[in-house]
Amino acid sequence: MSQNRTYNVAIVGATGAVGEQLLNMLANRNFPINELTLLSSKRSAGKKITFKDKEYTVQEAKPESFKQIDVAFFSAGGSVSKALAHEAVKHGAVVIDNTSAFRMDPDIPLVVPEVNEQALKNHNGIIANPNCSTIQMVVALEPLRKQYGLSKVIVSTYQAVSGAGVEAIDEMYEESKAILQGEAIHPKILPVSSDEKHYQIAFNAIPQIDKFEDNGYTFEEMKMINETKKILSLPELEVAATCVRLPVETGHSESVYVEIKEGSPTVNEIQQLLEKADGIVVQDNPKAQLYPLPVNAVGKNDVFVGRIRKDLDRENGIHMWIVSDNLLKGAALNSVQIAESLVKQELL
Ligand code: NAP
Ligand code: 3JM
Repeated sequence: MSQNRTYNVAIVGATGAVGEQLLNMLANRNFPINELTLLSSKRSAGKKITFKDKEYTVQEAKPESFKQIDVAFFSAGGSVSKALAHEAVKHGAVVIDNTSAFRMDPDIPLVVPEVNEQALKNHNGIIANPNCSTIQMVVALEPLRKQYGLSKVIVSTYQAVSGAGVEAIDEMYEESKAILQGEAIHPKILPVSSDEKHYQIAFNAIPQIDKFEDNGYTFEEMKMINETKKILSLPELEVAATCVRLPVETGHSESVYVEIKEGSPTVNEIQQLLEKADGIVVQDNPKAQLYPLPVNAVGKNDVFVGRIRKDLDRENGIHMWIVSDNLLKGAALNSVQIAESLVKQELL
């Protein structure tokens, strides 16, 4: 960190799955905090949370919660961000928003520091953190874009339940227990915790994350498609996505097919290129059965890449398997890296 200044930090959604990891990341990475304000809905107001051996009382998030706040991390859903982020900016805070509320706004930078840190320079008070599935994919795509150019990406995801919040994690365990004991189950959170139909996640795979759009894609799939083009500054990139929820607690996996524009690198050259990129660990040795697994990615900061293969029909086609902790690089870590970059660039 370039300065000795400390910052008043607020977390909106501090009691959630992402909020918990934001606190871990701020502590582990020693972000220079002066005062810490923990915010939630009315439901959790009064709850006690310990951060670095000090106990904090969670407060209900309100427009006036942001007086004297320098940086506010939002992870309480899009509607809360829409209601409160501008209020926070009015009070002088810089907002790092983990929801989809502002990501595609052309005036709001959408940032993965390893890829487009320079976009932070143009911020107007709000910075958007991309969707978890987008982040791990663009970290792996960026070295290929730089070296060879990209023309097409087709991704299928295998996403963990923790991406849908603490209630979804509980639902997976409760259903699993009930099924093993021969009892009835009553799904009420997944695939979408609204008044739509709900399906069993235990021992299942659900090809729906977030609501359907009129074009037949889900909103999660459209997030991956649109956010990838914005972050990589490649509006013409062809992207297709299929997003699937699996009964994995944490760690999103992705099967990604990429077509590069120029060159015909060997698998070995691709491995070397990815190995030297920031934030990537290559785990790729079929003979030793070495490949990324979500259980091994939990609690780690890196994006793991393996199963790198050349397409059998297209010279410019590459297949790979990308895994990362969806709550860390996919959410909390990326947000804290954005804050660190703002400090480093004296933009906070
Ligand atoms: P979660 O475990 O369900 O937690 C939701 C959090 O939001 C809780 O702290 C909850 O407080 C708070 N909250 C709910 N309604 C609120 C309100 N009206 N005012 C203030 N706080 C409110 O969900 P999560 O997994 O942490 O995700 C939270 C949000 O982060 C998601 O909705 C999503 O927008 C975003 N997210 C982003 C990524 C990413 O890819 N970057 C990944 C996951 C999530 P209570 O304890 O009071 O209910
Ligand atoms: C991940 O607004 C909401 O109800 C939250 C939905 C949600 C999102 C989102 O759209 O912000 C749940 C989980 C995300 C995300 O990161 O895109």
